[in-house]
Amino acid sequence: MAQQKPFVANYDESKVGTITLPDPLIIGSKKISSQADWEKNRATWLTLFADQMYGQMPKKSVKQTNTLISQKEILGGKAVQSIWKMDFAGKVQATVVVILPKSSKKVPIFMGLNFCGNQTISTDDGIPIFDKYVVCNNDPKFINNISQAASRGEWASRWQIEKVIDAGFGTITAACGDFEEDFATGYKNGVRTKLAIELGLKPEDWTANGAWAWGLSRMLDLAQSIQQIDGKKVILHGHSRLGKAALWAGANDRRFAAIISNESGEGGAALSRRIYGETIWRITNSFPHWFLPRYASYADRENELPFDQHILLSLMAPRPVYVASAFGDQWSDPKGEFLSAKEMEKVYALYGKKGLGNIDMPGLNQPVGKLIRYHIRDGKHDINEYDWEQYIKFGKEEVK
Ligand code: GTR
Repeated sequence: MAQQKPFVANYDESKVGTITLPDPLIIGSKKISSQADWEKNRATWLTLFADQMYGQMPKKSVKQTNTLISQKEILGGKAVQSIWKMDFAGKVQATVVVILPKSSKKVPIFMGLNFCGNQTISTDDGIPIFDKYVVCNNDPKFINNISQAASRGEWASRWQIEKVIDAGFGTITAACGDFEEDFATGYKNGVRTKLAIELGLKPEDWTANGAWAWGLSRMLDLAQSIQQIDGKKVILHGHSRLGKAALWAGANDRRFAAIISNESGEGGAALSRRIYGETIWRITNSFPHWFLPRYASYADRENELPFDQHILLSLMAPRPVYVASAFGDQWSDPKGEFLSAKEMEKVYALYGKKGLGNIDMPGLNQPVGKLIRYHIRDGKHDINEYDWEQYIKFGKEEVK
């Protein structure tokens, strides 16, 4: 039950104090000293995150049928847009938009969920308008949390489709609400309830983050079945709450070639032990469905968490990871995101790979790192053209 107490976010660095982070290389009483050791034991961390925070992921699979609904050329013939329907056991359907550059070769792609329906990524009228609950509520585009025709292209700037296509990548997306609508009881209409028998989990065994991460993996199944996509080069990205889900998906499903966290903040890339901006108390009270109730119990005793988010990031090893913040998004604790990314290098070193190194937080719009990258840009909480320019560069350089 939501507690009632006023919440005032801390934005004073001097009040954060010194935090001591768990060592990713100490698992139980074991000290990890080799790649083989890490590979053998990383599941212990994953299990801790599942038990304490994000909930279980299904071990069983469900019958998935992918049907191509429509296909057309877009962007003056530079790309082909396909609408796919994924059906799960005849009980849940999700609509997926796949946009690929015209190419005789297999292409790498960016994959991410969207908040408010596929129609928000572009003004193209071939994209069906999402008809379930969306968090957007900006009349007349979204009336009572339902997308209207006027919402076409509303978030196009967050997808930068033409730029992505011109760089030789494809893009694939679905609305998170096709897997679970984003409100406290949204699970009743989503995969956690409708596929409970098939997936062998009760709704309370997992969370909205789990449902979205599961959806991303099913989209990856679809992507890997499409001949023109290079299924080994699927770059997962997510903004904000969907960045949290992307990280959870990337940790669980190692088929994702690289992972981008765009301002995922608390419960995503940011360190929970840092009391700065959003906290465990705030997030679990505002969004009880995103995490297990057990995670809420760590509010005000963050130091007792057996992990912190740098370990979630470390579970991506040895794959490329990009963590991005925005200066205008202090709520997400940019410094906490940076420090978390910096702490990944111990695990990457086991693979002979470099991390961010011994650096301070960079200035605005100055990406640092290579395989592990970080930037903080100016501007507000968003994913914009600048972010995409960096992600495209990162994809070209690191996903080979
Ligand atoms: C906020 C939430 C953040 C972040 C954000 C978003 O309200 O506190 O953790 O997820 O929403 O998704 O835009």
